[in-house]
Amino acid sequence: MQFHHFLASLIAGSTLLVTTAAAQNVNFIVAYPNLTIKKPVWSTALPGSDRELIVAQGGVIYELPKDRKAKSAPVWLDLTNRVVIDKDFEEGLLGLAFHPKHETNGKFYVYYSRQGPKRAILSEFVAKDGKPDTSSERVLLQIAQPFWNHDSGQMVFGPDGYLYLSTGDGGKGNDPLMTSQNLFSLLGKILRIDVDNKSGDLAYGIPKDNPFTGKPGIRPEIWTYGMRNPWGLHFDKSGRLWCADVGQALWEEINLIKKGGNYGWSYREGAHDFALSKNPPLVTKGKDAIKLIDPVHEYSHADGISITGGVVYEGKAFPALKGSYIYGDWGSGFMWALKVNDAGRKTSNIVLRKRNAARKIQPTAITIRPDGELWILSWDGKIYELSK
Ligand SMILES: [Ca+2]
Ligand SMILES: [Ca+2]
Repeated sequence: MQFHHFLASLIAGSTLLVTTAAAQNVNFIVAYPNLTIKKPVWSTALPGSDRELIVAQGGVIYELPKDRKAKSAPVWLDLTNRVVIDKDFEEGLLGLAFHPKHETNGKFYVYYSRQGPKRAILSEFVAKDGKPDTSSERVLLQIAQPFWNHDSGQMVFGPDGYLYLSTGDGGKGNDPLMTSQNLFSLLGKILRIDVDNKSGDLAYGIPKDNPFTGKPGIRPEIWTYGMRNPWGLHFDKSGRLWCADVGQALWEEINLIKKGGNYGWSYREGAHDFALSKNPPLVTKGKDAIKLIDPVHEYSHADGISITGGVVYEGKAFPALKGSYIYGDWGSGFMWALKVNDAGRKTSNIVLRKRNAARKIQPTAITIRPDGELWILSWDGKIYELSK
């Protein structure tokens, strides 16, 4: 047993070395030297076309030019008359996802902030021949927002055809309303809904196999809970759901999501008890302790302040990175490649880019291009890519 353990760590160690050596040749370069898009937060391909869209937090979705020398990007959808930002930092247009059958039904989904009362809105729109119809809005869900931060709003369709939407704990600091562990609140969760059906009075359906469907006193939309401010939700090609969760003052974390799981906030920050937790320790200690799932990886605030989750790289240009989860930190500009095994345990985590020095990257999103390579969107409005 010991011997096998020793062998396993030797193998893991050598993998780490090989990968590190290979990955040191990765550089991050500006892909569009003349183009600046204010606060880009997401990019995605327009299904059924070779076109790509970039979401700007202020409320505009741009089409990414083909010309790498372009000085501006055409507007694809302008939602600035709907998106209302109180404090210009974490609110805004935060999510965009295309219906899995977009090519036939034209549907897509956005998540954005409004005020009076402060809330987050999940809406459906329809595009015809790749052109969005601004009058087609159907509001699916409105979530009251107690504070101006931690709105999350990451959206992806799963291989099951359902929409997964992450919400933050609502904001301020220390989870003051204790929303994340409250199963009657939609804050601090990953939700899973069926946009093609309607359950009761809801504008969407509740999948029958959601973990809390039919349980009194629990919102049936909930897929997981105990999230703080997820930033980066991604299904890899094996169907695993990754969720990076931004920490408060000490730890940033990456989770592999399991149905019905409790990811800890605000009992835990990363894989540590949260010192300012207002919750009684008896909930998390002793024989009736509730089961909290720790992240597969965390890093401390020595290396950053706000994680930007990414994607599992399956491109061709960087074979050493294949199968690695590429992510970064918004504050420090560090970029890493994380590998986990089939059991979901970390096998390596290598630095792709060190802390910001001369050129400052503040990653807001790491996205997959139609050719399988990556974009790294930066808060300063620049779009980066990997280079050898
Ligand atoms: Ca909020
Ligand atoms: Ca956690």
